[in-house]
Amino acid sequence: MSFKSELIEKQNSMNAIIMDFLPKEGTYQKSILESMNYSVSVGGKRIRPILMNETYRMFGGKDSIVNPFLAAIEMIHSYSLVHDDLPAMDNDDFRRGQLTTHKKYGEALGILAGDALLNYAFELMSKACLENQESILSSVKAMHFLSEKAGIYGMIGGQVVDIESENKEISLEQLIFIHEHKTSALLEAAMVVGAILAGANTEEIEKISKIGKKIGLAFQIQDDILDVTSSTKVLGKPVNSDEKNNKSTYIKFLGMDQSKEQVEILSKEAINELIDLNGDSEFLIKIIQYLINRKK
Ligand code: GRG
Repeated sequence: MSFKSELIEKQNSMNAIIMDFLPKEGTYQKSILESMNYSVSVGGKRIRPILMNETYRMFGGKDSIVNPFLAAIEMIHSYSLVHDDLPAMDNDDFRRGQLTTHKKYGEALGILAGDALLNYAFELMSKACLENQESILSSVKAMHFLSEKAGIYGMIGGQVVDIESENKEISLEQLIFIHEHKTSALLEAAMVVGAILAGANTEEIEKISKIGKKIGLAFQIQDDILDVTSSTKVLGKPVNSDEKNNKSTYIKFLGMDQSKEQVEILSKEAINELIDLNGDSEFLIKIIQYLINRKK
């Protein structure tokens, strides 16, 4: 099977799991369910759940205890995008070629849909902990790791520094802090949660964490590269739009060639370290290659 078909198959299977876990019961609060569903279901590469599931399988995970965590990480990712698009942050009207949640449902529901997705992710994970008494310790450890990487010591921390450094001179060190927290943290968490749930040992978890960080950083540098090289217009709005120009990027610091070189170095290191772990990392390696060669 070609990589593309394999990827689509895996994306479809992640979509089915995510849809299955989205809340469906409601009475007067139906609009929040609808806006949550909209935020999650309009497109998205599903990279984080795929990375989690592949890492889980690589360490011998076989059953479905990972499923609520797969849905939860995509809900956390979706909430971050919904909030990032709000007028108080990036003020974007479109994402993935569709109206952003606040443009479709209004600002109040945009805020609430993001809140609800974040909260629901933790409802799902804590329910999974309660329901799987045999694996309760690893499930709680996984939930703890993910909450740390989504919070002030992870994605939210990175987003705050990013916002506060707009239109300011920052150092390369600060830029790396932003990237490692805003983007890498959740990608790293995806892999580490997969490893923890599958019962990987401390040394293996440590190695996966390092690999996840590298993949995350390479992913963000590639995102910066695409912002510059992409001239695509999404519904009339250039992708490398003006508001992106007041942000520091790797390209501004290192230039295009060196940035591309960094992506190559980081991903090669991540691939070699994965091979050293001696599990079935074939698809994970293909995913890394896809991420660094992606065009959007
Ligand atoms: C609001 C707490 C909070 C955080 C926002 C994710 C984020 C942090 C901001 C979005 C802006 C951005 C470009 C972040 C870098 C990470 C990134 C490239 C996100 C997009 O991830 P993909 O490519 O998105 O996996 P899809 O659409 O495929 O799901």
